[in-house]
Parts: sequence; structure tokens; C-alpha cells
Amino acid sequence: MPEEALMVVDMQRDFMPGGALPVPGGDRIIPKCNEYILEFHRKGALIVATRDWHPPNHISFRERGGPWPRHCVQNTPGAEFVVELPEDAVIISKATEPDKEAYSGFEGTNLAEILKRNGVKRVYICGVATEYCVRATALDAVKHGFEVYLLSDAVKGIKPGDEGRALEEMEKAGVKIL
Ligand code: VGL
Ligand code: ZN
Repeated sequence: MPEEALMVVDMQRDFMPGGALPVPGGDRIIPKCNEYILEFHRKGALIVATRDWHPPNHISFRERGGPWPRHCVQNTPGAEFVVELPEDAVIISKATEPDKEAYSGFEGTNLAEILKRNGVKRVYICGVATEYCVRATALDAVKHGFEVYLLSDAVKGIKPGDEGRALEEMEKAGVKIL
């Protein structure tokens, strides 16, 4: 049983430059994420990819009074992964209900169950955006009792100040920043 999991957070077309809700420089971490996926997969770790998977009328969209432009709508090109995933990767779709926002991959999904069922003790996290879905996923992973490591050369935030504060907060919560 793999004791480790790599969690690749929301590496989707809409979060890349040119997408609906771009993370500046988000595309620059694609090669690094792909390397980690290969390396962790080779050593037998469980590969998990979370995706933002919104219905077209999601509450987080501006037309419903939310903070974001419409992004990562289910089954559209903007929601596609931009990283290369192995066939046995576990895909976790989140924020799939019209009236509920979910930044964390654990929120409203069976992610914790899947990790525990697979014997995972340590989770390594990369992806976007550092101060939103990466932050929320890492903090929830700590709460669920996992040892949590952030692969800091393979995450990207939307705003540098917010990203810095999120890193400090994660570290205080017990996330080890690598
Ligand atoms: C995200 C904003 C809106 C993220 C998702 O993946 O960090 N950010 N939806
Ligand atoms: Zn979203």
C-alpha cells in the first residue's frame, strides 16, 4: 500500500494564462508538476488530481453575485487538465453543486476516505492557486491527520501578498514547506 500521495490541485486550462481565471505564471509550473507526477508515480505513490468542476450556474460566478468570472464549467475545454496524468490517477471533482463553493479538495468529496482506504499517511501538494484551493486543501489535509508537505516550487498564487500570507498560515498549521 502506498503511504504517500501526490495531490495535484486544479491544474486546469482556465487557471492558466489565456484562461477565464488566469493565475499569473501558472503555466510555468506545468513541467514541474509533470515531473513530480512521474517521480511519485514511479515510486508507487497514489496520484490524485483535484479539479474545479462547476455547473454553469455556480454561486461563485459574478452573474450570481460571486467573486469570480465563470470558469472551469463541467465538460468544457476550460475545465480540462493541463498536466499529464497516469491512467490510475484518482480524479476528484469539487464545487459541483450550484449553491456551494468548495475550495478544498476534501469538501463535499470522498477524498479523505480514498486516501485512508489506500493507506496514505503523507500527502505532497502542488498546483494552483496557492491562497485558495491549495491553501484550503492543505489545511484540511492537516485536519484529517495527514502529514502534509507543500512542493513550493510547483505552486502558484494569484496575488503575491496573499500567497505569502497563505504560506505562513499553512506553515503555522503544521504544513511542511519544501
Ligand atoms: C480556485 C478561485 C475559484 C482555485 C477555484 O482553484 O484556487 N480559485 N475557484
Ligand atoms: Zn472555482
